[in-house]
Amino acid sequence: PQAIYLKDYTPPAFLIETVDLDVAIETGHATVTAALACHRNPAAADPSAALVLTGEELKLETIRLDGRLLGQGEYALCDDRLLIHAELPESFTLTTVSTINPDGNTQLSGLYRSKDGYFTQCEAEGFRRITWFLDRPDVMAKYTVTIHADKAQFPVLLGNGNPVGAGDEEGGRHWAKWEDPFRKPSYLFAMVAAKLDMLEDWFVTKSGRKVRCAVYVEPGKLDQCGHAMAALKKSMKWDEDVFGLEMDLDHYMIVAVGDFNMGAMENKGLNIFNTKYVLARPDTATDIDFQNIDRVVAHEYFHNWTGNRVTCRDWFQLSLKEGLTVFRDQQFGMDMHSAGVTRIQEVRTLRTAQFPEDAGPMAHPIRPASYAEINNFYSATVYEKGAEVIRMIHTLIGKDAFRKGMDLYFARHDGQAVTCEDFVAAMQDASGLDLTQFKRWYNQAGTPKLVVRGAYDAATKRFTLDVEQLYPATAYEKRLEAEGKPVARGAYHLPLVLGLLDADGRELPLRLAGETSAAGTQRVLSVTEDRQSFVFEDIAAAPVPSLLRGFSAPVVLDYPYTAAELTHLMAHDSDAFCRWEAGQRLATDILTAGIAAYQAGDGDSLAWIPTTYADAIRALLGSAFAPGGDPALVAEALALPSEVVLIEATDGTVDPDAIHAARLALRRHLARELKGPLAAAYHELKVDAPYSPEAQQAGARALRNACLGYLAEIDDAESRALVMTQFDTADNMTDTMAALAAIAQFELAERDDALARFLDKWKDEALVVDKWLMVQSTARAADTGQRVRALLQHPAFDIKNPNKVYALIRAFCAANPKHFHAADGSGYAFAADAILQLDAMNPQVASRIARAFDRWRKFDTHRQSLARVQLARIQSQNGLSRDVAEVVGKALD
Ligand code: DPP
Ligand code: ZN
Repeated sequence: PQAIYLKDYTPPAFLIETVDLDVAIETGHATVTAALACHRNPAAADPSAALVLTGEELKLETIRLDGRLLGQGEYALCDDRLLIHAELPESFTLTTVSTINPDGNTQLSGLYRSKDGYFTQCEAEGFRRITWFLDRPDVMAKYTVTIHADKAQFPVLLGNGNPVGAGDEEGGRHWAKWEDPFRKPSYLFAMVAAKLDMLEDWFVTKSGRKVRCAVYVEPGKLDQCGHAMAALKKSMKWDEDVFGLEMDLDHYMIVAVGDFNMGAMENKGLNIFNTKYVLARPDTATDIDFQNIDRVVAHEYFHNWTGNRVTCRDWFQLSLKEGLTVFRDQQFGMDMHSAGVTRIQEVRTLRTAQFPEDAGPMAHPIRPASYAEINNFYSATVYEKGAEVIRMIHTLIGKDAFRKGMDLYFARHDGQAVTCEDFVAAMQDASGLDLTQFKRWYNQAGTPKLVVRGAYDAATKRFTLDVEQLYPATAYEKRLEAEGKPVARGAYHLPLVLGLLDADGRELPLRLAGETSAAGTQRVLSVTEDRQSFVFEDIAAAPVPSLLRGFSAPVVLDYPYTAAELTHLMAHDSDAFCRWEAGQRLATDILTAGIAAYQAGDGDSLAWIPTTYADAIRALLGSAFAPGGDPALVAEALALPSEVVLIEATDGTVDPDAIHAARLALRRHLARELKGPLAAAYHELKVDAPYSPEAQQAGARALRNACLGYLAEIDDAESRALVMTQFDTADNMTDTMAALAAIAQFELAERDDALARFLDKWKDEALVVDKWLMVQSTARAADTGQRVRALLQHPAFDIKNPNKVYALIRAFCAANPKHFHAADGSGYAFAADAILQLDAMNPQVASRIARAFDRWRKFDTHRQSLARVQLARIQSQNGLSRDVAEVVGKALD
């Protein structure tokens, strides 16, 4: 597919002042009349450029210029473009009438049917599937929309902004008109015509504006909306308190829909959400689901300022709004839940999804210089690494300067469509810190490696840290180089936050060479050079450095810690992330030895597990019950690095079977060695209070279920009984799923019975059925591959529903490496079949599955040849979407 380049950006030739839409939903089609008040853009490069509108799967009925019907020869249709040949005055109104087919819209982009209604998704380029338009974010207009539909079938008609009129029409139909007072890009347009129930509440802003908050859901689900509503009101308050940002509309609506490609969408005043991020009840949703709802509701709400009031000039700038808004929802999460746990979970996400992306064929910087299909760039890099980049600015300039920078950004750019440079400039001007070098984070791909070495000199009482950055070119730079568009590379500017611990675990006062006195026990070092040294004075004895606190930069840290040093950090570091990280590092070192042992045929001897390891984990478990202990953090620490993280951490060829075997052996070893303390903790942590998803209870459940997971590994009558008892008696979905996940690992009659009972109970709750699918697609049981293939035919599965595809197919491909990378190639063939079938219906979803092949070159030559066959098979398909063609093309490059 053809790539487009950031450097080719030019301002639009025309601007649109107002958009008047009329959408009549009929049986089998919809008629869209769009009146666009246009004028020439004085900033256009070519003052005589033609007007070219874009449209996709639209049937053009008529076109008028200031009311005059245009005839043949006055316009031309060419692929997805509508060219106006007629002579154009400086300003004019262009009115098109088009017919669209929402019922046949399986891509779920534009206006589409889902069960009881019609919904829209316009980001990034869905508006052109509704009407002819200048469908680009730097064209900002004021919108009105009038919706007409059958009243009995679609009683609720919603648009952005404020309701300004409604009434009945002939034939049992009705209409409603909505007007959005704010200028916005087309990707923020939304409308809904559906049968929905509504939960209503009010929020009074700090300046006294009364905002009506409404959550709309499928009939019968009102008892699952309370948490989302509470999250919305908390978000509104938080953004006022932390950033001084107030809600600007009288209506804020969230509509939940079961068929949705992404998580949620921040359309102005009319968010549309995947049901997964709205619906929750203690018996249907887990603690993690509740937490995710908080985060996604907050994320979309925060977009109202970072995204909607100030938007992106072009799609290359996507991280301008996404990185910043993810950072904001992360900060919200840290304030609402445990800060340490939240940060650890984010780092895990980054390592699971973003590091592999940055090391694979789809590598790109947070602001790519080129892409073929923008939907492929709603990526972990743009979102998660984008948030890390914002976090680094926050760390480098400090919280207060960051707030000033945000204020300046809004003062300068409210109502505009801007670039990442504009954001960084506001931060630089507010803080006085030169961020020129820092901007390399926007242009360079890849995860830098930070090689740090420490040297202690007893004679001078100095501790020296030598820091080196490595940032070899990625697939991204190599491709641009080959295309004759090379990008410059250089050292990054990054914050290295650290402390030094003495032998008793105390934090040492820190004085850098050249300073007159020590300042605190934690410092933010500014790393800017390829090689740099930092010297600490007055250090009485060799310290243990606590590096990259809070994961202060998205890098791979290379420091030669000994096992004893890691155990010391696990026990004493004041930074929750570093304590967790030390444990992960220790486990990774042990597992690396284990993987080698399994490859050498000696894994089962367990000689690679140090005798002291179980004691360290015993101490860790005990720390949850000590004064000040945090069970949620201990639960995170008990989780061994996942197989996906271990694959990424492997230098050289990956052996997924050895990784799986070593990790499982280590889990079983810990379970046997710590059976007593695990069982005691399990009983101690039982929550007796009525269910609440708040952090303290959730933390106790998380640790208790981590203990259950270990105990289940013992796989004797006693542990099976424990798991079955929890499954049968749990009064909340968190505990039910923990038990079911343990049961699903084993090929036992109990497993099939438990799965059948679960489905029978929950078959009418789509989101719970998704859990049922996913617990099977991610199981390690030997028959998983066959079962997943059989589930494709199960009535509970529906390939047209993205959530079902993600639960069964994507989870299998992305989160079950042992089976996806099966040596017989069955996992690859399964994925390719699914991708081809999906691509004909929904390219965005197909493309997400295709990303499972990203890391195929990391495996042995036998697996590589199997993967290559499937990639080639996909690539040779006629009519392949641009989405999948880009992913597969880059994988094969
Ligand atoms: N802009 C959306 C979001 O990130 C993407 N669907 O919230
Ligand atoms: Zn977003």
